[in-house]
Amino acid sequence: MRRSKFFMPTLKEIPAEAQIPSHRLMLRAGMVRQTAAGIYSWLPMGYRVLKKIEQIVREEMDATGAQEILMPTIQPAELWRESGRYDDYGKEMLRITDRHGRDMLYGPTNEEQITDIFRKTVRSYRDLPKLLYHIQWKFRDEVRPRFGVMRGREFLMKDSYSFDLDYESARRSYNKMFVSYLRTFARMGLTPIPMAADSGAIGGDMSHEFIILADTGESAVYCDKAWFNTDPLSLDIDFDADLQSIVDRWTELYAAADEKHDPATCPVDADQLYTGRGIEVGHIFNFGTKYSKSMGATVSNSEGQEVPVEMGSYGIGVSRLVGAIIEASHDAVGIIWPPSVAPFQVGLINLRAGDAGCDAVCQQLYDGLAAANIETLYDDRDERAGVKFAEMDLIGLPWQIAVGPRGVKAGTVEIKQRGGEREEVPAESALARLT
Ligand code: 5CA
Repeated sequence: MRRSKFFMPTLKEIPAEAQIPSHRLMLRAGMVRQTAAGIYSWLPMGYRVLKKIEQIVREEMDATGAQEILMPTIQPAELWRESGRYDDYGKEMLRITDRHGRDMLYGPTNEEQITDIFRKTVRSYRDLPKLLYHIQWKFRDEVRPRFGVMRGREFLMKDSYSFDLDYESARRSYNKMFVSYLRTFARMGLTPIPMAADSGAIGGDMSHEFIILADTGESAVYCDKAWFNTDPLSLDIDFDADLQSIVDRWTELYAAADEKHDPATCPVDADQLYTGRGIEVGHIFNFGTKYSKSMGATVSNSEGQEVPVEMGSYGIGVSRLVGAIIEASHDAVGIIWPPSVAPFQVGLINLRAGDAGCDAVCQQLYDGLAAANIETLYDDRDERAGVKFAEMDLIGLPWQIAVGPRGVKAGTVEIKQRGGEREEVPAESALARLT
């Protein structure tokens, strides 16, 4: 993509309304624009990252055997009256009336809707277990939307739902999601910490919050420093096997939120205890038969009796992750994208656009990068070098290649990893350095 054609409305000023780095950087880098309080439009730079995150989530869900569906954003109120949550949900639910006077709502989550699909389609224990997911926009009329996409009113969530015949099978489904979450967040360059959680409005008896550490997180977290040495990607995982031993390993280390942490009983020594803040990027729940009982979602078991199905739901804040990753990975001058979610891998900087030599070397590199399938943003504009370098640091692409007249004469270009040192290399070996 040529920068001269790319729609990336950057801001020089630091937006006054933005209180935390990710919000400031997302606005400055032209990733999003606010449409209304807590409601954002995603511009190309932001949307590219959102799609990368979504794709990692999708691949890791598919790896567990979960199947992707797509349910609507607008739901009929009747379903929520059946579960009893229509009144419970209160003002956070955006309620709508259609032209026939029917009560509708913009879904804040989808337990009722999926339970309705299930009860109309699945009859027998032979069809279990089932794991379904979708990636869809949600709306929660938060009292205080803030921190940009981190606490929005409209936000993108991956929510999956499991259906099992009994508790033992439900535990296995829960563990699949647990382990897939470890992998999902690790692939985004994050260190996920699962913490036992209360299940709140969702209800249920088995629940974990997945948090990542960041100074601007909404909740205080106390955890064993050994968490920093965990690497879920080193695990060899068979999703058909019982994953309990991995779940046990990842829940053994101490981690607790403010409400649950008591210095008097904390098992971790003071010098081994990390005290910081965390951002919740995912939340998983097993809630047994809460919805299946109230909504009549039953299957016949092997004895021919109708039994309510055991369920769980599992959420990931896909749009929140864009902000959360920036909170976890930035410096004083801008974003530092982990390569797996970077909007482009390389920023190619032409330090003297219009100079025949620079243009030719840039074009050759640009073509070579395209041929190697390396997404590149080519800054071909007639701008000062300082402006171009500053913008590249702001948008945080993993690699920068700078081509200037002096180097062109000497047959070299400058290459730099975001956050690292510049290095001069022969122009023809630049590509090899990246691949
Ligand atoms: N039904 C369950 C699981 S599918 C559920 O809704 N869980 S949740 O409320 O915990 O939300 C799942 C994830 O969505 C959260 O972990 C968080 O990462 C994200 N999320 C929740 N509220 C917001 C919000 N206002 N803005 C951005 N992301 C949010």
